[in-house]
Amino acid sequence: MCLIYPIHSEVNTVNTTCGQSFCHTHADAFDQTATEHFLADGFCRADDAIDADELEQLGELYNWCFSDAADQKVRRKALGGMDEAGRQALPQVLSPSKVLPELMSLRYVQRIRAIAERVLGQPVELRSDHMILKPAGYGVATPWHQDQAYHDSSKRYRNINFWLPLDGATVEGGCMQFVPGSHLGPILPHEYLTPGDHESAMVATGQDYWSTNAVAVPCPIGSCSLHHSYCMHYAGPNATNLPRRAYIIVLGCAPVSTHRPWHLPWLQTDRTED
Ligand SMILES: O=C(O)CCC(=O)C(=O)O
Repeated sequence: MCLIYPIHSEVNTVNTTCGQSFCHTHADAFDQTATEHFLADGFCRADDAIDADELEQLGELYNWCFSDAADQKVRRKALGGMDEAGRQALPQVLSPSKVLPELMSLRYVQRIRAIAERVLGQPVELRSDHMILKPAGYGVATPWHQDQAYHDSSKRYRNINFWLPLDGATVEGGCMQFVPGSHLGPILPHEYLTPGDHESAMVATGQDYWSTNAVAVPCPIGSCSLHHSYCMHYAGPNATNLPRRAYIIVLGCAPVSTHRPWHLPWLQTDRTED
């Protein structure tokens, strides 16, 4: 995985302190080699995906979404429940582009769309978008999960999540972590973080097991990580004194019906496209 690269490719690896490596490449140079690594690992990083002027514009829209002014205008979800001090430790805004359509006009969206179409080999559509804030100092971990665990079990999804941390993200600040190759296996058992609360995050069984096999993908400012919707992923707590602001856009092809739906008992009747 991710070890040998043809000399002509612009795909690079980052060797992490734990001896793991991951692939990254410039967003505008996402070539066949990068695609192959993404398909083998289930994740990678695209660098220089958003320009400074757009980051500033996005930052203003993002802050507005979490402000009192947007209270009655945007859809929110308490992904991490409340902490002991009564604070939302993982607030989320769902589908911000429905209220702020200008988000979809960013050049950033054109760039990631080109990557998604290259990887999936066909035109893609916006499947969903959301914003997850990990407040400075008390933002909790997003538990290990597969996005597919949230979805309709009778369909097979071909989605790619583009995860953009507006201020960059370090391991201490809650960057994304992935388990290489986990997208090639089945949907693992999940449950809700707060039992019975379908607003709370999905939690896969074996959290320690996934952490042991994790590769963290820190992002410099302007980079985004991307992952396959079956890839097991996690983001650590935010132990820094800066909020971790992430904007996630999910692009993909229409899901296809499966002859043998998975039985996902945790879903019952509630389901989202998150
Ligand atoms: O931002 C996070 O903490 C988690 C994001 C995530 O799970 C996703 O993009 O699928």
